[in-house]
Amino acid sequence: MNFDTIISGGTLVTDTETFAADIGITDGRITAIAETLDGAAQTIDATGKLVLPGGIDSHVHLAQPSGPEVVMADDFASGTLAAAFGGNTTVMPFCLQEKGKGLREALTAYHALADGNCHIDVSFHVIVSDPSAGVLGQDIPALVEDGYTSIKVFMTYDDLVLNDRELLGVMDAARHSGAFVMVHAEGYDTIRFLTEKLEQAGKTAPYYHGPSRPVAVEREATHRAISLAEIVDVPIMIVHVSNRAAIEEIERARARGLNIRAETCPQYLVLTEDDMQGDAMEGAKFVCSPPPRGTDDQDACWQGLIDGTFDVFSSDHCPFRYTEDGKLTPKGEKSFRYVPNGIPGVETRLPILFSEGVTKGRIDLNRFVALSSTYHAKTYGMYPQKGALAVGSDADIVLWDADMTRTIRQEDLHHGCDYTPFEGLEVTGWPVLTMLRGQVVTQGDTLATTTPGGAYVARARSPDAVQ
Ligand code: DUC
Ligand code: ZN
Ligand code: ZN
Repeated sequence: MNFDTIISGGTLVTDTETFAADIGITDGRITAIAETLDGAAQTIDATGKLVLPGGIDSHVHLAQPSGPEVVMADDFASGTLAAAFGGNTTVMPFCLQEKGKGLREALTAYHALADGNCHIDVSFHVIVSDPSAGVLGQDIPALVEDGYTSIKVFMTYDDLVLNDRELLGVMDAARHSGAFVMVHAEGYDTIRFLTEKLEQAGKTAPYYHGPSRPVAVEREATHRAISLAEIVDVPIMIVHVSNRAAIEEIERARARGLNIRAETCPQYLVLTEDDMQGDAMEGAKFVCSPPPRGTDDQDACWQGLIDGTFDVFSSDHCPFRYTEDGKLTPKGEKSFRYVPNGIPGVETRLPILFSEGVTKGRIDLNRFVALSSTYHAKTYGMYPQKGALAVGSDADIVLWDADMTRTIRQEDLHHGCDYTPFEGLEVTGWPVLTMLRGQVVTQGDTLATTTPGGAYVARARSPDAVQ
């Protein structure tokens, strides 16, 4: 036998090319790509299917502590299972530093939750909530050496917000160690001010989550984050960008020669502020930050995906059930400010981008692969191990049926959440087989493995980071 497995007869799509070929796989890696291959223990017929690098979702939250009495709906097992059914082979969850503790402790705790429980590969970003001298001077440089090469910082939330001095400190530590900084750009003080005003006016329903953090809140913070990065001279990633004004800030910065990367998410393409209207607490199902905007902002996000303003398209999967330990937390009935922020989406990210993007003619297949897989691997230091169909790469492969039409329904999904904000959305294009390092994980609606086979991926520095 020449190979363990051959995938035959499909159309291969990478971020730059589309061509008919067979793929040969040995010991979990791609060992041949040729017009025709034979001699394998197993052949998977991909006739009529697209053969893609497995999706990489570089922005998900799993088992993340989310405040008293609130439980995240997905642990590593359910979240990675859903991700696999959604055509992903790697996810990048966030590991949250507890204030007063070091980054190592946080990573040890997250590894204990993740290791052995993941259906696909994972790699962590670290959220720095307490940038002490030890974190900046010792933890960050040491962790980068150990393959934890990205950090997220927040400009809002009581428990997470860093002031400008602290943001500068983290960016400076990143500059000196080669870590790559991701920024949640919404302004804390303006949100608090607006929240108090809304509450005083009795506007406490989930719908007012949107008006408490309008576009100007995100635009201002985006501009400030970029300015701080410019002062330190360090590249950054602005995550979950939702609107035209923030995009314009990023474009202006790039025009000045700054290396500012950007991410957007499905909720900014197919949801709007009107979805938060709902009766009573129904709107809570759509509460995420930044909030969904209007149709002009959707258009701007599409333009950014088309023209390259956005490097990556992630789900920002952050699931809370529509129950008392989630979206319906009793305090949330009193004010939107207590409704946990975040929505599920790891399983639906790729079908939404494919259907709304490729099927509707906004982006081509290669851009789809770039935005959903390859650029995530490149940006976060995993390429070409991940995100590629190339000899030597991990055999992380998805077979995609470009013609399959499905309606997104909660009852068909595999996440731990009890609803999907994308309920009823019809999509054309669906993953029909997900393979992780040569092993079929999901086939159609069936889990093909008996034990979770995901592993932790240590990463190189991002090519964007200062080396
Ligand atoms: N930021 C995220 O990245 N995810 C969910 C909530 C948030 O504010
Ligand atoms: Zn965020
Ligand atoms: Zn997030």
